[in-house]
Parts: sequence; structure tokens; C-alpha cells
Amino acid sequence: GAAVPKEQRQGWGQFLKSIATFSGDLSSMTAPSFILSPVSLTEYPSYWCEHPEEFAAIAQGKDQIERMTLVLKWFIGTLKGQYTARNTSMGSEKKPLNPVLGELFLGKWPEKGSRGETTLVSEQVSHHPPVTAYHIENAKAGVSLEGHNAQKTSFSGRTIQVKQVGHAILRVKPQGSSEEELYLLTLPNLLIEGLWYGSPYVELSGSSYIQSSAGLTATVNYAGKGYFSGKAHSFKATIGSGSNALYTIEGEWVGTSKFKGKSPSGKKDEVFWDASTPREELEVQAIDSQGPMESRNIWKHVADGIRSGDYEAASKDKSRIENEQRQKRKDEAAAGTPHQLEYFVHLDDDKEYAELAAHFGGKPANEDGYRRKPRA
Ligand code: 0T9
Repeated sequence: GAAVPKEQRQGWGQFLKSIATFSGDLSSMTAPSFILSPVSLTEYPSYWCEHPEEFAAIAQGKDQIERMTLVLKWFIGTLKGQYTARNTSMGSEKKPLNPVLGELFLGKWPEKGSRGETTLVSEQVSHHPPVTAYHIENAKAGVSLEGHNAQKTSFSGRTIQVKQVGHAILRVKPQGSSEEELYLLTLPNLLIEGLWYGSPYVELSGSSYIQSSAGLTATVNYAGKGYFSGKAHSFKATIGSGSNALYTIEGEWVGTSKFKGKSPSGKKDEVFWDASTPREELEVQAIDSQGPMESRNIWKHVADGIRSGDYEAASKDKSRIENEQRQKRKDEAAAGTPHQLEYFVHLDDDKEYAELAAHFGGKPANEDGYRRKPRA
């Protein structure tokens, strides 16, 4: 394959073989250097808000149908960043840095015009298995998102299959109303393709749901090349209430999507979302002024090494971090003071999840969850 550097071909072949026989946590595997990303998984929740205007606009919807349409639009608008940003910035999907327990990623999208400031708090709430919790909030707009992410991976044929574990809950204070509206978001399955050629990329498959507390459901069906549209990175979504479909949207989540049939404006083929809309990266404090648990501070030498091609320096500092972590866990165990989460509380049974998930069925009645700790 053209994408694998000559001197790493053997190593890549061995890596693929080891994935094939490996079960469990891919993130802890050592991979050939050309596939390493200098970015930690704790940064990924920022993909949820790279169109801060769309996020803020949700609360402006006049009624529950308009708000659900805005939620779906914001959600579809995040997909290109979530699942293709590494290809765009680094040429292929890359293996993220495996966050340490308690690692933080903090940032904001500043206030702009009438759009209030949006803040992000992301925390690695478990190291083994890796789980990241996050909270994104635009208080002025009355919109916030809380969720957690983990993955179950398996290998079949030439493809890594990733089942996303976790969910997100969006809270909206509709303009001119005091009653909070909730939206449960479930997450799609991923296929990691292109592995044989050393240029992995993500395709989405299966379905994901958005369920509102007001009783509306949006179902998103994902497909790749050769499925319903014949195009890669495609989806078909319906917004409905029970068995009654209100709107159908179809297209590519990396390109344009349109209403099929009925549309809010009544126009034919009304554009739903145009994924060429620029993404806005969040602002993060300079590394020198970051706290000791902040992601870019923890990983600065490793990331520098990966970026400059000094993989020896990268791997040396990565080992130092991992050894320190092992020692920390031992010390905590010996002292009987287990690690405490900084920003989140863990719920064994997320009641809001269970209540909303019951609407679209087929889901386990309970799942754990994370909530932002109340602030002083
Ligand atoms: C939540 C997202 C998630 C995280 C990544 C599977 C994956 C780690 C999890 C699911 C975000 O909201 C969306 C996007 C991409 C997902 C990553 C893609 C990926 O390949 C990695 C896994 C752990 C690997 O790095 C596999 C090894 C490697 C050879 C492929 C590049």
C-alpha cells in the first residue's frame, strides 16, 4: 500500500494481525509510528460544537417540531468533524493518544454577536476501559450537552467494527418558556476501513436516534458506498411522532443533504445541511498556563515527538507517563484513597436515559451515565 512507509510495512502487517486476534481495548495497543496522532481522545468531544451557532439556535425553535429539526441539523452538522477531521488534517484516520485517568480538556468558543460563550469540559473518567465524559454549555442560549463515550471494538475481515457505548443528553430551555426540554442522543456504529492500504477512514453504519422528552423521534440510518444512495458517508433521517413521519432528509453527512418530499418552507428539495460550512475550532489556554492534568500539557513532549518525527522521544515520554500513572494507582490503593473525578459524578443507572430510550425500544432499560457536578 502506498500510504505505509516502506520501513514500516512489516510492522503494519504485524499490527493488523494482532488486531485480528485481539479482543477488547484497541486504544492500549502499540501501533506503528506513521499511524499515531498527537491528539488525545479527551479532545474529541469538542467536535460536538464546531458549529456553535447551530448549537445555540436550537432554543430559538418556535415549537417542538422546529426544535427537533434544529437538533437534527446540529447533530448531522457535527458528523463531518467527528468522523473525517483526522483524514482532512493528517491524511488518514490516526490512533489517538490514550488518555490517562483524570485527564482534562477545557476550552471555549467565545461570545460572538448575539451568540453567548460556549464552554467545554471533558474529563477521562475511566482509563481501563477508556471512558470520556463531557459537558458543553451555552448558558445564554439555554442549551447544554452532557454525555460519555466508550468503544467496543471487534475485527471482521478487513474492517474494525466499533460499537459506541454511551449516550448524550441535550438540555434546551426553549425561548420564552421555563420548561426544559430533553433530547437523548444515541451514537452510530463505526467501520474502520482502508486498513490494508494503511490509510484508514471511518464509515458509519446502522442507526442512531434522537428522542425528545416532548415525544418526537429522529431516526438516522447510515450507509456507505453501494447502499441506498450508492455514495459513501450517506444517511437517511426521519423525524416522526410514533409511526407518523413528519420529515425525511437524505444526503451525505460530508456533503449536502435535503428534505425529501415535505419541507418546512414547502419548497421542493430544500437544503437541510451543507457540510462545507466552516468548522470553528475551540479556544484552549496556552500550554504554559494549563494545569497539570490538562491534556495538551500532559502530552506535550509526546505530541512534539510525533509531530516532528522524533518517535523515540515520543515513546520515551509516553512510557514515563504510563509508569507515573501505574505508581499513582498503587499509591492510591495503598493509602485507601481512590482517584476522585473532578467535574463529573457517575450514575449507575441514568434514569433520564432509561425514560427517553423507552420510546424507541430495543434498548436496554438501563445504562450508566455521567453528570456535571454542581458548581459552587
Ligand atoms: C468519540 C469518534 C470516536 C470517539 C473515536 C475508534 C477510534 C476511537 C474513538 C468514536 C467521537 O465523538 C467520535 C471518532 C473516531 C473514533 C476513533 C477512530 C479510530 O480508529 C479509533 C481507534 C481506537 C483506533 O485508533 C484504531 C487503530 C487504528 C489503526 C485506526 C487508525
